[in-house]
Amino acid sequence: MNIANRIVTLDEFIIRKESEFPFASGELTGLLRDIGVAAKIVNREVNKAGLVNILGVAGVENSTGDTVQKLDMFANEKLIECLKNSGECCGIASEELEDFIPIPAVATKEAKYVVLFDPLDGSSNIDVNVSVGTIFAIYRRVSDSKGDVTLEDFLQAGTELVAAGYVSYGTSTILVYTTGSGVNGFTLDPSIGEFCLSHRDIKIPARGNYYCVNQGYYLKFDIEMRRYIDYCSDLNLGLRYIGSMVSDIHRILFQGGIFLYPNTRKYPQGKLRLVYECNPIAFIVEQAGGKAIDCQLRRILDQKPTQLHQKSTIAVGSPDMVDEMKAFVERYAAHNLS
Ligand code: P6P
Repeated sequence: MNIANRIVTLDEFIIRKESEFPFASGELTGLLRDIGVAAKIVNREVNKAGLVNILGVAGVENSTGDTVQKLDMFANEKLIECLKNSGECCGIASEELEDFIPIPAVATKEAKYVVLFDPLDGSSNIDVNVSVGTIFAIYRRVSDSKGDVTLEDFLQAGTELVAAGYVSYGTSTILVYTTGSGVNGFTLDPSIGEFCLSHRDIKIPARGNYYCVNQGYYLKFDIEMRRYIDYCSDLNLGLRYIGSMVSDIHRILFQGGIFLYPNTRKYPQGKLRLVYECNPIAFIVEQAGGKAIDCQLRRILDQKPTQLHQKSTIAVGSPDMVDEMKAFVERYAAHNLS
């Protein structure tokens, strides 16, 4: 068999890459593998959600006022369960949990990592069979390892990320992650129940033919964002918007483009959450050669979070397109200040 074509599973790849990781000690390897297990379990339910009574809303709202879907709750529980068993995670924060939760030590192991996640991003699409995703971010704890985790462990800037990734439950189920040495994608092969390396060293195109924004909010964006969207239209760019960030970002990673979620009257700080949506996505896209800024033109990963569920505006994607958007907004603002 041609060695270049043989199957490389996620587990094998992580272990092989671990030797390249400056803090290689096996814990991160175990953590990533446990997230992979949780993704397989969530995938199984997402794929049969229509067959069992797991569609629809759970009749509650989450910490940020979003209606919680039953599958959100399921995914949240499975991720927590897998991370608890790993023994490598000392704390968890989730879009579905008001506050972070400390994870009791397994045996005498002093776990080093905290994990933040959006268990099922885009879940309002579940009932209409549109792709959804899981987004995760991994930090090394900064508080005293002798005690429980504290809020400061979860409020680290994106530049401190140790690893980040997403799982896209779409026409196929793909796990994409980075530990800061490039981005790789693994497609779940249901026949063997393994995530197999399918997209090695992903590099985002410098530009693409699509822009990605909820055009329905156009009149609610600040004038400079409206003018930039007009400019995208003038360039004959196509509009693609799935309403599931993971799916939109996954397309942009491979085809190029720019994803925008600016501030609106309804979301004056933006809608997407900084610590478990914008930061991990920004880390992945930057590692693939792209850029991620907020609509105040500041690099997403440099922002120091002050609240667990704080929101951020975001413009993320192909480097040339993000640079162009930044220059356009600066020029427009300067013109209007003069
Ligand atoms: P809107 C899904 O609810 C989500 O958090 C992201 O996945 C998605 O990009 C965005 O919100 C969609 O928001 O306001 O356009 O429906």
